[in-house]
Parts: sequence; structure tokens; C-alpha cells
Amino acid sequence: MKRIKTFPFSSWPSSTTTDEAKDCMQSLENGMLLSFPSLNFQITPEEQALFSSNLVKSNRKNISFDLTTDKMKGCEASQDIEPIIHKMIQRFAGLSVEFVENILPHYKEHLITGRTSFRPVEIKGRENPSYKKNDTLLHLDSFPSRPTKGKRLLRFFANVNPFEIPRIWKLGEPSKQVMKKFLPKVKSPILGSRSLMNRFGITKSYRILYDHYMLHIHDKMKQDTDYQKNAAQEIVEFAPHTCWMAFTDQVSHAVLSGQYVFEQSFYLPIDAQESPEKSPLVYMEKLLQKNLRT
Ligand SMILES: O=C(O)CCC(=O)C(=O)O
Ligand SMILES: [Fe+2]
Repeated sequence: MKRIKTFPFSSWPSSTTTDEAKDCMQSLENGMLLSFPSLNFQITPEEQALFSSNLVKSNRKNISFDLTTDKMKGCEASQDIEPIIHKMIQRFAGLSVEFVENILPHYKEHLITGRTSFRPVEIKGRENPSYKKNDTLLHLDSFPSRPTKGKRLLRFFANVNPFEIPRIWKLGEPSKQVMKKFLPKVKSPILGSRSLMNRFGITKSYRILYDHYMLHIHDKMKQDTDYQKNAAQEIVEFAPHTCWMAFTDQVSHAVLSGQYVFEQSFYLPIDAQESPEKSPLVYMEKLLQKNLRT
């Protein structure tokens, strides 16, 4: 099956025909990655002169930004440099939200804007505190402290590498196959554990059963060295000055190399999908014959 669908959009925002908008939405819901090879997020010469992996605090992978509070975290830069980085991330966040809302008008009312990140650290050779945090291994996105409560994870990326270096990803099996393989290996949660994690702030909100299973699938995929080696996979290169997006809870992926990428996260309630039955939550409920929303 073709995994990537290319669209010619080249401006922020891009005007879309009704057919293109429908194509974007349906391709995403069918588990495809959307590629925008003509969409370039422009970096100014002043910003580019500051590009360095040293911009990130040593214990972190990225600089993160919250558009709703305008707060930036994880940036290690002097007082004259920090505002320039802040403005650049802010500009990316604003433009990418507008772009995504424009090409996905059906989702617009329901999309929840998540975090933005700037990723100036080279992926190849980067140290990871544990295999669970190692994104060079194939995985479906799921985060231990941030349950989505079944909402979809939609992520938009821009490669802004000024040295003409591509971002190299691997795409793995569709989530349905991943779930069939790994769900039987995941145990049910220990009684009361999810409430305790919520009460003590280990999770930012209550983990519903779906979050529990997704997180453990994420961990088990990364832990399984045979799977990592032998599962169907293909290498994909995202050229500099291009963008792409996918439901990363549905498209299994790994990043192999590259430096200087922006990312904008969104959450989408499954009822806002054209076909909610194509969500990992509904599919998982079918497999387990169980309500996973509790
Ligand atoms: O940084 C990237 O290119 C993607 C890493 C990844 O897997 C993620 O952010 O979920
Ligand atoms: Fe990921």
C-alpha cells in the first residue's frame, strides 16, 4: 500500500479546494502520511546564525513552546538570544496552526492545539536515558505523563535544516497490524494504579484503558529487538525546506537522523473524524471486545 500522499501546497496558509481538503482528511484517516515538498518554513539569517544543538538544556531533547500560554521551555541561551528563538517558535506555531486548520476545515472546530517543539539536536548518536525514550526505534506515539483519553495525535513537522540535510525516518506497519501483534502481550492495569498516578501527578490526567494499552504497546514495540529488525519497514527522507504530517498514533515511525526540525502537535476527538471507526481506539475496542474509555 502507498504510505505517503504528496500535496503541492506552497504558502502559509494555502488555499485548498474542497476535493483537496477531503483528500487530506481521508488520507490521514486511512493512515497515510501527508508530504508537502513545496512548503518551506522560512528562517531569517539572524535566526539561522544562532542554530546550534547547544540551544537545548543538557537534560532535554527539544525546546518546547505552548502557544496558549506563550511559554517556552528547555532553551539554554543568553538574554539577547532567547527572545529571537522564542519569536521563531511562536511564528512557526502560529503559521502551522493556521495552515493545518486551512487544509483540514472539517477538523477546524475540534482541533486542540498542543505543544510546539524546535529540535536542534542531531538524532544520530544522541543519547537516550532509556529505550522507551529512544525514537530511533519504531513506535506509535503515546506519552506516559500525557494521556490523550482517546483523542487522536496529529503532528505537523518542518525540516528547516540550513545545511541541506534531510530528516530520515522509517515507517513501519499500520497500527492495526501493530495492535494485533502487541495487544495480547499487554497486561490489564493493576487495580487503582491509574487513580494513584493521577493523584500523585505522575500523569497529568487520568489514564483511560486506551491510554494504558497504547503506552504499553509503545514500550513493547521499542523493547522487541526482533520486531525492530524484521517488521515490514521502509526508509523515508524528508528533504530540507519541506513539511509533512501524520496521525502518529496510527503511523508507526522512527527517526534515524537529521537536525533542526520544528513540530506542532494537535489533538483531535475521534467524533470529529469523518470516520471515527478508523481510529486506533475503536479498532482496539473491537479487538478486545471491551469499552476502553473508562
Ligand atoms: O523528531 C522526529 O523527527 C520524530 C521523533 C518522534 O518519533 C516523535 O516526536 O514522536
Ligand atoms: Fe514518535
